[in-house]
Amino acid sequence: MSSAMPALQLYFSPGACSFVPHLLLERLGLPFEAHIVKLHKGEQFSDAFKAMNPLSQVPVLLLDGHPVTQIMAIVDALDGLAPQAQLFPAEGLARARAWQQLAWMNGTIHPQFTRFFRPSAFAETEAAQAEVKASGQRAFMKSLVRLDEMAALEPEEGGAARASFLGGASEPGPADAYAMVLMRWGTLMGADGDTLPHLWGLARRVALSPAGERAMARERIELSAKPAA
Ligand SMILES: N[C@@H](CCC(=O)N[C@@H](CS)C(=O)NCC(=O)O)C(=O)O
Repeated sequence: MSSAMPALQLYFSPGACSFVPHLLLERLGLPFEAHIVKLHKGEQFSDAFKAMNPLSQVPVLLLDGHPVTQIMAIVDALDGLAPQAQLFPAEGLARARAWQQLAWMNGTIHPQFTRFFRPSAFAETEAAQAEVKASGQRAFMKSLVRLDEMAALEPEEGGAARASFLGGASEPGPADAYAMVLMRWGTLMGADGDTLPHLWGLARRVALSPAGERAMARERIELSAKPAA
């Protein structure tokens, strides 16, 4: 590690999208302080948290005390801190496509789940919220089916477009960690290994990877085919 390496702190919430940078920090072996943010207790709305992220969302990565938010930006920062780990292909079409994959997960699939998870952020009345929730669920499940199809491809068929999906014996990359988060959220809607076998297999490999195990242990989460009671 270079002497210029900034002190790193990650603000995360168990099972949230912040698992993506959490796993990557573990994979890269970068020393960092982890801070839990209890979203269900509204800790993201505290003045102290909003000073780091006025949007009241995890993840937040502090680089020498300077907050970086948004998963895409945080992953880029981590890639810059440890280029030798090759979280992304170094250049060209392969790199663009790896970012394309992550952008789709972060910018399209994730907000579909947000409509299911927090419909009150999108509509006023109960009836309108129920509609937002149902349409978010439909869109999210459709995206998971697409992700399952992509996870079924051999690396050489689409690896460059996928920011890993675990070709060979490699450690999970950003898209793999995101896939695991999305699959886990899918279990809340009743998705499992029968409905999404390839995505489920990918999520299992992520969960069983050394970095995945460490991050999941810290978050105290599991990947279960059945939603928690
Ligand atoms: N586009 C943001 C999305 C972040 C986001 O949606 N975070 C969720 C957890 S997965 C959150 O903190 N939600 C706060 C809340 O629901 O109050 C990113 O890439 O960081």
